[in-house]
Amino acid sequence: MTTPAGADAADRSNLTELEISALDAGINVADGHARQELTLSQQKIIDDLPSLFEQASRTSATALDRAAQVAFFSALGQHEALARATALTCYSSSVAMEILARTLRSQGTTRIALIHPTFDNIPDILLGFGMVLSPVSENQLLTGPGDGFGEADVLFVTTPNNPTGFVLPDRQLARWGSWCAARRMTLVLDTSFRGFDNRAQYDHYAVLAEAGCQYVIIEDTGKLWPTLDLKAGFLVFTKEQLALRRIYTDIMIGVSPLILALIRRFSEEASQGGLAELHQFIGQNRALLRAGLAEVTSLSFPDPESRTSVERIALGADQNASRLWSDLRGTGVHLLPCSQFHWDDPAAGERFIRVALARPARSVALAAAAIRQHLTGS
Ligand code: EGV
Repeated sequence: MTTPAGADAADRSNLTELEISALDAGINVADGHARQELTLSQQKIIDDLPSLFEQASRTSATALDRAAQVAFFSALGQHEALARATALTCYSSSVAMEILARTLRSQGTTRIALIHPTFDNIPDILLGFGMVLSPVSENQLLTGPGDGFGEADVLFVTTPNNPTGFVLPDRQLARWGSWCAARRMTLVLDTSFRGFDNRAQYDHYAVLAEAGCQYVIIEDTGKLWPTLDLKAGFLVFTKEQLALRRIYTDIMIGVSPLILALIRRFSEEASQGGLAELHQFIGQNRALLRAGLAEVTSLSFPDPESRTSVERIALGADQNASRLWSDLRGTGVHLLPCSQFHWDDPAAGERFIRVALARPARSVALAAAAIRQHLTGS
C-alpha cells in the first residue's frame, strides 16, 4: 500500500490510495463511500442483525440473491431489469468491472470509448486488461452521436458521472443505444451513483430493450447507505449475449447471504421513504458546503445541477489542486484533487477538487471552514 507523503505525491498515486490515506485521519471528505450516521429506520435494521443472520443461514442463497436484486432494482426505478436482463451479484462494482473487462478481453474486444473525466479506477482496470481507450466528453454524450467519434467496440458511460454528477437523459440513452445497435457495439453503463438522483432513475432497461443493443450495466449498492462497506455490485447484461457468467464463476460463487438480506432490507426501506430522506440529507450537506465557501471569491461550483454524494469545486487561476490537496492534508483535512479523474488530460483536472458529502454535517462544515481559512486566512 502506498502512503503518499510529499507535496507532489498526488501525481503518483491513484485516487483510492489518497482515499485510504485519509481513512484514519482528522476530517475525511475524500472517498465517495457513505459515512454519515444511520437514520432511525436504518438503525432498526441494524438492530435486527442477529435475526437477519439467523434468517440468512436458513434461507436458500438463490432466493436471497433474487430478493435483494428485486428490492434494489425496484427502489431505483429499474423495473424491467430482471425481466429483460441477467444480473450477477458481485462483492463490489469494481469486481463487476474486472469481470466485464476480463470477458471483453477474452473475446478480443479492445477499443473502448470512455467518458472523460471519470473515477480513475475505471480507466485503470480497463487499461490493465490491455484496452485502448478514447475519451468521450459529457458534452459529446449530450449532443452526439455525430462526427469526430472514433472507431470503438464499446461505449462506456458513468451516469451519474463521478465527480461531475452529469446524468445521461433518456432521449440521449435511446439515441446511443440505437447507434450501438446499428454498429454492433456494446453499451456499458456504470450507474453506481444513480440512487442519489431521480433523473437517473428512469427505467434504463426499458429504454435499451427498445433500442435493441447489447448492453452491460454495472449497478452498485455501495455508495448509498452507511453499512460499513457491507454492499454488492451487480453485473447486469442482455440475456446471455456475452460469456460473462463463465468468467463470473471463475471469480465468484456468490455474495454473503447476510449481505444479500441486508441489501434487501435497506432497499425496501429506501422505497418507503429512505431514498427521499437521503436526497434531503445530501442536499443539506451540499448547501452547507456551498454556503461555507460562498465568500471565497476565487472558488466556484461548476456542477450546479449535481445531486450525487460528491461535489466538485473549481479553483482560481493561481491555484492548483495537488498543492491545495497537500496543504490541506497538512492541516488534517482530506479531500481529493481531480487530476486523476481526467485520465486523458490530468493537467485539466488540476483546476478542480472534490469533496465527499456522505458525511455527518459537521465534517462537511469543518472541511468548508478549513478550505476557507487556508485560502483567505479567515
Ligand atoms: C469514490 C474506490 C476501489 C471507490 C471510491 C469511489 N474503490 N478503488 N475499488 O469505491 O468516488 O471515491 O468511487
